[in-house]
Amino acid sequence: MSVIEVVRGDITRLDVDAVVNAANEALAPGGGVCGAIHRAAGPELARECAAIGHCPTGEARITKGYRLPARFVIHTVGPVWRGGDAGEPLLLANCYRNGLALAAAHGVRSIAFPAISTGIYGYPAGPATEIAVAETRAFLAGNDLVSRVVFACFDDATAALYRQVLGRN
Ligand code: AR6
Repeated sequence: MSVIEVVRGDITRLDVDAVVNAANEALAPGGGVCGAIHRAAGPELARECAAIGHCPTGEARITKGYRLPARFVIHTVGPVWRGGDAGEPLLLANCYRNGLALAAAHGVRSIAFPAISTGIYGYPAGPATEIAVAETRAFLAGNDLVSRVVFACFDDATAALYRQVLGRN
């Protein structure tokens, strides 16, 4: 039996096996949650990312967590919102699906996701949250290795939205 939790706060502080990074295709330290994860993990993280080099949108890559409490960082690249007709929903769903599959393959039992694509990449929060919750539930229904998924919400509005979507379905 696995649990889904909503936590309001900074994902870099969470005591989980893996945190997910809302990365860019170059796996470069950027702004937003990506910048926060790189700052907290230290410069070794950017070095390992540079050695990987590239991650296509919707895919995921794993690195160590370095100075984070989390043992791993799973980097996934969300779609840039272009109005919704450019395959964004499928690409965002792939981020959750591929991130969870990579986690399970590395023995991760607890994992925290930020609200991928909903900041700098401009994906509307409501539809993005529906996808995050639906994909996570679908994955957990077919997997008993990952036992705890945390949705790390940076502000109250995001946390309220996740609670609403989780409670309704
Ligand atoms: N903990 C949890 N959530 C956070 C944190 C944090 N410390 N900081 C921000 N958020 P964004 P994107 C929330 O912009 O839209 C980067 O430069 C934020 O409020 O970080 O996927 C990358 O390198 C929002 O709800 O990611 C890419 O170039 C959510 O995290 C690009 O931005 C995602 O916002 C990716 O853009």
